[in-house]
Formats: sequence, C-alpha cells, structure tokens
Amino acid sequence: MDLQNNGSLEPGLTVGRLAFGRGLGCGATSVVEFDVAGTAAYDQITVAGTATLGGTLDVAVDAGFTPVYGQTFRIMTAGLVSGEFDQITFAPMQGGRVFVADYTPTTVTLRVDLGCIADWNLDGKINTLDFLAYLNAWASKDPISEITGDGVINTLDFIAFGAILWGLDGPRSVADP
Ligand SMILES: [Ca+2]
Ligand SMILES: [Ca+2]
Repeated sequence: MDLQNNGSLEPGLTVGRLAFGRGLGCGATSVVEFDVAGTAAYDQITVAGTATLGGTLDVAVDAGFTPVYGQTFRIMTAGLVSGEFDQITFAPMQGGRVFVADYTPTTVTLRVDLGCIADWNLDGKINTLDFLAYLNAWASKDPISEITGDGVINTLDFIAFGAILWGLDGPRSVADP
C-alpha cells in the first residue's frame, strides 16, 4: 500500500535519498524536511507511484552553503505528482531570497527566487543600512549580490539594487510562486 505521511518525513539526518516503491501521500498536517547543503548535495525523494502533495515543505539550508538566486534543486521525481505543498518554510535569508517550488506532472523542483530584497539586512526597515549592506556584499563579490539573473556580478546588479531600493521600478516582491 501507499505510504501516507501525516507527521514528519526526513530523507536523511543530513543529506539523503528516499525511494518509495509505490505511492506517497502527504496530508495537510505533514511536514517534509529537506536539507540543502549544495547544488549537488540535497535531499531527494523518488516515488514510483503517485506523490500526493500537501502540508508543509520545510527547507533547512546547511550552515556552510549560501543559496544563490536562480539555483534549482530537483527534490522529487514521481510517476505522477498530484497537488502541491500548502506552504514552504525556511529560515530568513539575507537579501530576501526565498524558496519557491516549480511543479511538473513528474517532478518538484525548488528554486531560489528573490523576495523583498530591498530589506537586504532583514531588520524590517528599508533604509540606507540596506544600501550599505548590499554595497558590502556587492563589493566583495558575494554570490548573493547577483540579482539580475545573468549569473554575473557587475554594475548592472548594483544599478538594479538601487532601482529596487529607491523604488524606481516599485517594490519588488515575488514571494508567491
Ligand atoms: Ca533593512
Ligand atoms: Ca547580474
């Protein structure tokens, strides 16, 4: 019979793979914990049958890894993916980066997107300190300062952040997948 998960499901204590020979059902109260430690080191679930999704997908980022805008993680493959997780939870990330999930009929892929990046230092206010925090990240070529999606950190990113911070193109929020 299919496995029905209504509690907590963790592919591994750190990074692991879980394979289900038949189906997997995630109820409304279920929590699926995913560890992400790198672009090639993250939990993966394989379901031969139907994966019926719901509940919470909780993403835990390894302390030694910084998710960068545009990165993707194929976290689940199934014979058929039915439904979606009700919510995705994760610890706040500097620069307002967020995890969103992309669904296809047979896969679930986590993607790092930009949330409200104007509050770069996550203090709840948008002001000069955010500009200084971004400037520091950008000047040191911190990968999280790449915000234009072209994989290169250059003046365009700096201009883009300024435009977002000072509202030249309006507040940016893409928290909803
Ligand atoms: Ca701030
Ligand atoms: Ca860029």
